[in-house]
Amino acid sequence: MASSAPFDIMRVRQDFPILSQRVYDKPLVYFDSAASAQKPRAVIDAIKHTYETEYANVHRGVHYMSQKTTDAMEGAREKIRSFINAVSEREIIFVRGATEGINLVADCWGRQNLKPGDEIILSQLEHHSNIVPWQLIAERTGAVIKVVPVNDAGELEMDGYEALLGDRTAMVALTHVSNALGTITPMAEIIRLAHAQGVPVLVDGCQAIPHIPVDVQALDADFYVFSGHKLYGPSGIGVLYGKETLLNAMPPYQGGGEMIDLVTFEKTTYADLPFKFEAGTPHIAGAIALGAAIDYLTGLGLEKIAAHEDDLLAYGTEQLGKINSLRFVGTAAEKTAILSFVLDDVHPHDIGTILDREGVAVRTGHHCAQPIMERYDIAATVRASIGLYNTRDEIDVLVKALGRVQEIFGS
Ligand code: 7TS
Repeated sequence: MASSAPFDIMRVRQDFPILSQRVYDKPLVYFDSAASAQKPRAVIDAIKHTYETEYANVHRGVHYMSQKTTDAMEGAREKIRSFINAVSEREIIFVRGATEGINLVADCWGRQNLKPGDEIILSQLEHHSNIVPWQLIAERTGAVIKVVPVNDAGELEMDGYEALLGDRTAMVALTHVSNALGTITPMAEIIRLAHAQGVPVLVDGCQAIPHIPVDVQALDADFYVFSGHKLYGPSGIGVLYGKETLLNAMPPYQGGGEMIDLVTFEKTTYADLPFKFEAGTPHIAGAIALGAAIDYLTGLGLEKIAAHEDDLLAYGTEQLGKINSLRFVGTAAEKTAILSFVLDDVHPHDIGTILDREGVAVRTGHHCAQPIMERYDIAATVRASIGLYNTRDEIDVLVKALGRVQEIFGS
């Protein structure tokens, strides 16, 4: 239940033990949540609680402890179902993260459905995780990749998208929010246009799910993937949502325990959803702690989190915008949580190193999204990514530290 309390940022920060650390004798200013978010005490406690009080293997023990652990894990699955408004828990597959979720769909759906000449639509905004799995299956099946272009602001060119959609399109796989630029793509419209041609859509929701409420039924997404660690949960756990009819029709991904119904050397039959896609012992504590992360976020209130982050994005855009030699990369009208930029003549890695010495953690590089760097003819950016625990004061620290960079480089 969302609380009616106001969003008290200084109180919220106390929920994150790591944020009280100092680095190089300066307060840690963490602007790298797009790479991985820090964990609230509730998530850390859930992991500890699991191993201390309710841990055994799941789904296979008749004994008390196994039953208790299974209940906790399946309880987490239900929390995730509710969080993204899926119809059924059978549509929630636990995977290692977004990367594994996309590989699973590319491989299992692709093996069964792709023919030579079929087209898979991606965009210039994609993270490598939503490019390479499709290239691998395209190589195996003779399918072809088509790419939606992006305008100077970092928005998808919707005319270009519509022009690519056609008889040969077999799959659309697009990001909901760009990790390198922060662009929010018009996903409901993207899906509506694809469905008008009978084409399914996979949404890479990694960067969307921590910042904007996601309703897979309202979007009518066919597949939606995200990673737990960007949603303030543990690493090594993530979610693949898929419509039940699509998941049912797909062959399994990996073989092993948990995913079978009956095994003989002549023939094996598979378990029902979601277990058909969950071979082997899962990340039990991770799944339970991801459920705790969702409880924590809904407790704070998703709207309040989004409003706080939008305020920081606006404030950061304004304050960084005052720096003469700074150029933003990605200025989409619809944007969330990411300030990506370059400074004239200073290499992003040098900027990152100087910021680090000021206690400010940012990511520099191509952000595993080389095609969008190529689109802007740059090798790298500095990316300050915003989490629910960041403050306006921290933006000021970032601006001051960038002043230090300018001093050193005389720009
Ligand atoms: N898709 C998007 C949009 C991402 O931002 C990332 C990770 C992934 C997929 C892959 O997620 P994983 O959890 O399976 O690795 N993005 C980043 C980033 O921006 N910096 O570090 C990881």
